[in-house]
This record gives sequence, C-alpha cells and structure tokens, in this order.
Amino acid sequence: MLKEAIDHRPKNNYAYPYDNETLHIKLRTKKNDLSQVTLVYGDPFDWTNEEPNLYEKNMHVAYQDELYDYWFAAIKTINRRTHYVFSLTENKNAKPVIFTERGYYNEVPKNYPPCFFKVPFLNPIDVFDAPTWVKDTIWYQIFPERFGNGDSSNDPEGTLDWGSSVPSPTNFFGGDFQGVIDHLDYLEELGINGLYFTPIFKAKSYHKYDTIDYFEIDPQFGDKDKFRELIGKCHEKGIRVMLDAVFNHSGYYFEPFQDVLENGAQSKYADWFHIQEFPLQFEPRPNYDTFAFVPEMPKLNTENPEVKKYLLDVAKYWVEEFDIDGWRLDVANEIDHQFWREFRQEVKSVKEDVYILGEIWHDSMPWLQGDQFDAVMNYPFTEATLNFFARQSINSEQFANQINNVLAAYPENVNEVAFNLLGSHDTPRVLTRTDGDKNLAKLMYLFQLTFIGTPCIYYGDEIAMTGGEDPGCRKCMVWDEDEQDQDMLEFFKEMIALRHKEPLLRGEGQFRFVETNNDENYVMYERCNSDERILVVINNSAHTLNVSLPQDYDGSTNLLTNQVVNSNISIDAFDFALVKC
Ligand code: ARE
Ligand code: CA
Repeated sequence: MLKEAIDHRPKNNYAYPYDNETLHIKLRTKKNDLSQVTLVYGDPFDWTNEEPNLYEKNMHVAYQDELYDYWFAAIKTINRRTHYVFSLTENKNAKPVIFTERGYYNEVPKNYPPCFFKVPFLNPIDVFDAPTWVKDTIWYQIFPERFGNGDSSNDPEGTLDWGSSVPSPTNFFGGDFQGVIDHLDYLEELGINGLYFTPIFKAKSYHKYDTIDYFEIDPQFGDKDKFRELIGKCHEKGIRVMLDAVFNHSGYYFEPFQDVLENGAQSKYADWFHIQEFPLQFEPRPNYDTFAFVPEMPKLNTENPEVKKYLLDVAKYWVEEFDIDGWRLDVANEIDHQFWREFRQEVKSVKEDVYILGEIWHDSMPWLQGDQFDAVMNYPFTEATLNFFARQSINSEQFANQINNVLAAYPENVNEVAFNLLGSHDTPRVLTRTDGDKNLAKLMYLFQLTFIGTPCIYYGDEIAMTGGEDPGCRKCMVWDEDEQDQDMLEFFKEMIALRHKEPLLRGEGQFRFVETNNDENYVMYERCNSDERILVVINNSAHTLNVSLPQDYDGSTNLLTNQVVNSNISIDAFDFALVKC
C-alpha cells in the first residue's frame, strides 16, 4: 500500500454536504493499489458504554486518473454531525489498515477518538446551491458586435459591410441588439435556452472589455429600452440572459480614471486604482496595475469601499432593473475573495436564482465552496476534449484520466452545473482546431452535449464557422443559408433536442466511464440514475468498429434510430451511438 499517495481532508472536493442531509466523502489512493475501502463513521457524541457507535459503508472507485483512484461514498449523517476513518484493504489476505487524521492505526481507535476526521455539523446554509435551472440550460455565447446588424442607424463610424473582411483588433461591423432580436426565432429553433453576452456596456473598443460607463449600454448596440425589449422577448421564449461583468479593470476612459490622469495624487479617485507612482506612465510598461500589461485597462482597487459599493451597485442594478439571470465574471481570479463573497450576497438578495459564473481557467475549488461562484468556465474540460479529438494527442484511457481528474477535483453538486465549453471568443474555434474535420468536431459537440454540467455553444459553431485565435474567432455570423452548413445545423438541433428530452443527459444523470479501448480508440460512458441508464459509445478511430456492449444493454434502444440493439453494435469511423436501458 502506497501510504504516501493517500490523501483526504474533511473539506472541499473530499468531504462536503451534497444536500441538507447527505454527506459525500472521497478518498484518494494510488491507482489500482487497494481492493477495498470502507468508511467507518458515526456521530462524535453518540456513545454507549464508553464506546462510540460506529457504522460502515463500502466505498467504490468513482474516478480514476493517471495516478490515483478516487473512492466515493454518500452517507446520511446521524444528527448532522459526523466523524469518520477509512478502513483500507490492499488485497484479500491483508489485514485492513485504518487511515485517520493523525496517521495510520491497526484497528479503529477506541475510547475518545480525537484522530477521527470530523465534519462537525451539516449547516444547510453551507450547502453549495447553484440555481437548479442551470442544469437544464444549454447556453449560446454571443459576441454582440458580430452576431447580427439589425439597425444601421447605430453603426459606429467606419463600420464595414457585414462579413466583408476578416476581424482585426480594431474593426467594427455594426452588430447590435436588434440583430439579436431579429434572430431569436433561429435561436429558439436551434433549441438553446440561455444567452451569454460578452460585454454590452459603454466602452471604446469593439469588444467592450474597456468599460467607460457601467450604467450605460454601448450606443452601438442600442439603448436601455432596446435591451429591455431583448430581455423581455428572450424570457417569453424561456431563454435566460447572462451578462459579462468586467470588474477587475475599467477602461481608460472610465471617468474616475480620467480624473486620476488629470489630477494625479490629488484626485478623489486616486485610491480607486493600484497606482505605484505619479505621474502615470504608460511606456514601456504602465506604472499602475492593469489587466496583463494593457494600459487601457487599469485594475480597479476592489478593496476600496467606494469602489466596492460602486461595482456592487452595478451588479444589482442590471438584475433589479432588467431582470437578467446571470453574471459572467471577467478575470475573476484576480479579484479578492471578499469582494466576491459580498457580490454573491448582494446579487442573490435581489434575485435568489441568479447564476454566478467566474472566468477561471485553472483549478477553482477556493471559489466553489458555496460562498462565491456557482460555476467557472471549465477550460480543463476543453483541453482534455481537444487533446483526444481535435489533436488526437492522447489515447482513450488518457482521455478518461483527464476528464476524471477534472471531475474528481470538485464536489458532485459543482460538477452538475459546471460551465462546459469547447471554445469561446478567447480561443480558436472547434472546427479550426480539428483542421476542418467535421466528424471530429461533431464528436466533440456530442461529448459536450452528453456530459454532466451545462454546455455552452459559441455562436456560429452550429453552422460550422471557422476562425483562429482572437481576433480570428470573432467573425461576423453567417446568415446566408446557402453559406451555412445545414448538415452541422441539423446535427446540433438533433443533439440539443435529445438533451432536452432525456433528463439523464442533463444534470440528473451521474457520469462514469464504462470502458476505454486504446487499441481500437473508442470510449464508452454512461449517464445514469438508480432507474435508468444511457450509454454513449464514441468511435474516435478511422475504422468501422464492432463494439460489444455491457450485458445489461442487450435489447436496449438506440436513441437516434429508435431501434432495438443487441449486445453487439457496429459504429462507423468517427461516429457514435447512444443507447438507453
Ligand atoms: C487584445 C488582442 C490580443 C492581445 C492583447 C494584449 O486581441 O491579441 O494579445 O490585446 O495586448 C479583452 C479582449 C481581447 C484583448 C484584451 C486586452 O477580448 O481581444 O486582447 O481584452 O485588450 C487570461 C486571463 C483571462 C482573459 C484571457 C484573454 O486570465 O481572464 O487571458 N480573458 C478575459 C476575456 C477576454 C478579455 C479580457 C479577459 C480582458 O475573456 O476576452 O480580453 O478584459 C491560459 C492562462 C489564462 C489565460 C488563458 C488565455 O490558460 O492560464 O489565465 O487567460 O491562457 O490566454
Ligand atoms: Ca448596427
């Protein structure tokens, strides 16, 4: 037994309340090292004759990554207080070893056991509780300058004809809210039910990440009435709306920053930013903190009470006055945690089920403990999926390892609302990553749309648009039907409809890999609850494969053809099958 590999803390992804009475416990051990792990638990205050009352629950391996097994058990707590140890068995003949907070024992310590791990009390307010509607949501990301130009009267000076040129870091094409309203029927038909807009507030650039006024809509998109109309029409169609909050930094033309430029240290806004010395200097690098080293994006001092109040008022204003349903938080990881805790309290006090999505590309456990975000942009998921399909750089077992690694890093209730994307306005498009290979792109979308969490489609991916790194990925949406890839569009509609039809494919169903096959390069995974199961088989190879399904799927239904399948199915090269039993 490799004791050095064993890890547990009664916190975070390892021990957390799943709901008001259920506790999830996970334990990490070296991969394939142990044959059995049993959770031995009880109420720390529950004694009879000097002996604590203890119960046992067998754990199972929920996830495996490259190096580790992650054992899992869900228990109902006793009086909401829990203490526990793990009984670890290496193989049939070995005596179990007891793993505790204070090291290893040969048997479960008797008498008062201070070495037990402890989850002192399950307080309902500490349960991670993202809005439940998110589990049923399929997001669609819109970059407003590039989705549709519905009103030429608001076009900025120098606006180019729609789609007449490739995007540069400075050009404008005139996209606006009317352009979105004009195409709401298209979006409804596609089947999405959440829109995520990159910034819409008054700013200088075409991308609007350099805010001038957080209380104003950028005039190139329309006015507040137009925005209200857009939200109203979305809500009528059951489509939620999420906006981008760029609170890490303002734009250069934000009034308080202009005041600092003018009045230097005497400005009443001098402490609104992180200024190293006056006068301000921009070259060779700014002498004030910025986003990256971009002088046009001075970092806001979110510890300053005035700044905090200002930004929290902004956050509440758009929820209260316009009834938006979510905030996506730009550069969320560079803002202090205290700010985000207050942000959550304030925004949720206005509308309880607002979705709070942080932009963090890395492991995000500190933000996902229930007191800050509901989700983060799941780029580690993106990477694993790109590696297996687009780059063909890992085999099926490594793919499962990488996906399991992401899942094991978080509580299950966090995974159920994870924001899973395959590309965004910050990355090359999927079809560009696959070098134009549509089949591979479809396998990626299929995986995303059948995975646990909530998927987000980047505008235009559904009609097979291409584009490289920013700004290449920000081309004008193609509206000429002859130039849209209708086959891809049909594929999206079919898969989206299936996800809406089958609750198991959404947040309801647990996710687990059933089989990975490196020689034939296929994966099999399951979404299931206690009654029903859906199996997805993906053939990521250039050959037709004959795959034998797990026994209990004999006689189940192929969800795409509605035909009954037997224990063997044939899957074309770079194709897939979905069966339900
Ligand atoms: C522009 C040009 C770029 C140029 C850049 C720097 O387009 O080609 O490199 O300027 O001069 C917005 C605009 C961008 C603009 C940028 C600066 O959309 O077009 O770039 O402003 O003016 C990191 C951050 C993450 C950030 C990404 C881009 O952690 O927060 O970088 N994403 C958000 C938005 C962006 C937005 C900004 C932040 C700024 O989504 O659209 O840019 O408001 C690794 C790292 C991540 C890193 C990621 C991508 O995985 O771990 O931390 O994200 O790569 O680089
Ligand atoms: Ca316009």
